Amino acid sequence: MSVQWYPGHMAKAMRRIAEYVALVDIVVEVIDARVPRAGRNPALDRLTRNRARVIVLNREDLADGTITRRWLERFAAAGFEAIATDGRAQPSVKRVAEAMKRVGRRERGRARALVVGLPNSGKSSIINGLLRRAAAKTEDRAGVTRQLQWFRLPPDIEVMDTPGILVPKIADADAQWKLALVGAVPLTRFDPEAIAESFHRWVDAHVPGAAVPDLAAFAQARGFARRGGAIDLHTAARVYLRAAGDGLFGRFSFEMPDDAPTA
Ligand SMILES: Nc1nc2c(ncn2[C@@H]2O[C@H](COP(=O)(O)OP(=O)(O)OP(=O)(O)O)[C@@H](O)[C@H]2O)c(=O)[nH]1
Ligand SMILES: [Mg+2]
Repeated sequence: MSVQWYPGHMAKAMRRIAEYVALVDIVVEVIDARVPRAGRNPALDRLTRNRARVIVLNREDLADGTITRRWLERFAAAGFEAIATDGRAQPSVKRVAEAMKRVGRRERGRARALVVGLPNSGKSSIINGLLRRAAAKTEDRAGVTRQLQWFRLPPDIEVMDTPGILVPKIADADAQWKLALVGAVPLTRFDPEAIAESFHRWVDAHVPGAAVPDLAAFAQARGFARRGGAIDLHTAARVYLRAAGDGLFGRFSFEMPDDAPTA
């Protein structure tokens, strides 16, 4: 199984981000809180290293709260302004503006911020939350934003939405299934049965006592029977992954801060 996705618009967006990074004061990196390691793009990290940065662990509602807190401590210890958010909730997103103010240089008039991250991590949702209107297009699939676009956040901040960017090659097999599960890679780019299996194997090994059915049991219970009695595992796997990604089986953080060094 191989999960890869690096369409032309990503390469282009990467080049445009490289041009804009010199023009902004702040970079807001939006990361899915369930995968604070696999959910980062090292190339974006390198590119934005010299800018004031806010790390946003988004989708905190789907991650394990205790583990998210440890990640926040980890990022703070590495010198980042780090917060956890639910990108769909106004009061939560407001804290991104507060964090930007804390890191931004105040002596300049208008502050400009670039919002970057992997596909589907919630960048456009956060921008809409900041603006308090649905200005940027959002959707529950990877690759929605295709252009870089400025939005004005009164009184004195401008934010730029950018397309989500994956790494050209996801080398690590674990990172592949995790990124597929959190929706950073489109459904058409992977085998849902293999991803469902990897997810279940992970839960089995890491969360003793979790009541997560395996794919076969799920398909059976939900009645994914084909004519003739065989089970349609492929279709069931898509529904299973959607349920897992939406937190229906519980809140999971797939990476621990102590696994390996980060940041
Ligand atoms: N559960 C949950 N869903 C969220 C959260 N933030 C955003 N979403 C949902 O995630 C989906 C993707 O959000 P977007 O804002 O379009 O993501 P994006 O990073 O702009 O995606 P691209 O433009 O494709 O890179 C949408 O369906 C949002 O409603 C969150 O904190 N929790
Ligand atoms: Mg977007």
